[in-house]
Amino acid sequence: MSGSRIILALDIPEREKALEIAQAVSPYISYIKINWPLVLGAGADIIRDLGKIKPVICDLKLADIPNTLRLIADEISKRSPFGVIAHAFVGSDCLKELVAYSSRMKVFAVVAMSHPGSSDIMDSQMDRLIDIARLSGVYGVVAPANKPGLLSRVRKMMPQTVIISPGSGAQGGDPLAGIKAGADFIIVGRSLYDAADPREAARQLLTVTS
Ligand code: OMP
Repeated sequence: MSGSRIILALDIPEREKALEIAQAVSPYISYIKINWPLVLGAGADIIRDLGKIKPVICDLKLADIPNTLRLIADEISKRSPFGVIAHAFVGSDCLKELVAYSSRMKVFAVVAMSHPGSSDIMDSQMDRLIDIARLSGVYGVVAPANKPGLLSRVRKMMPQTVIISPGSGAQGGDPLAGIKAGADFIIVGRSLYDAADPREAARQLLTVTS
């Protein structure tokens, strides 16, 4: 259904189950985000297979030197995903290289995270990470829906940038509060794919977040 603000985080390692859930919830979501569990469990070609259902964002949380990022981007691009997620903390030379080299993929940079340990370093450095993301010309950023104070600051500092936000549902955040704080899309994993009826859970989440 167009207009959905939901990104399904498909963090399950089994290929067939992943495809089945993606298909079931597809009317209610806009993107599928995949992470290492599924890439390692099913192989990188799952990116292409899921892409036939919904555009795929590869959440590999890339954090490396420019040359390695180029090599990784090459391998991912072959499977035609919509986007890729990288860490902003590696610095603008790395992110700029990834953005320049990934012309067919949108780059999202992580500027704050949803888990408590993000406050050890990342949360206090968020403004600098936002500067790095901005300077690098990324398409979007990742910021936590369960920390609405941080999220609204990201929105204020980046009024035009797409913000995708994990941390609601299983991590305790409220999806609607995340949207009100500035998220364009909320990233939701366990409360959809672990639900007794993922399709119905996605339908209800769409109703709440529309
Ligand atoms: P659930 O907690 O099951 O809804 O899944 C959240 C998804 O978002 C997982 O794929 C996480 O890896 C991812 N994520 C976070 O939970 N917190 C972050 O700060 C960043 C991400 C991410 O980059 O997507």
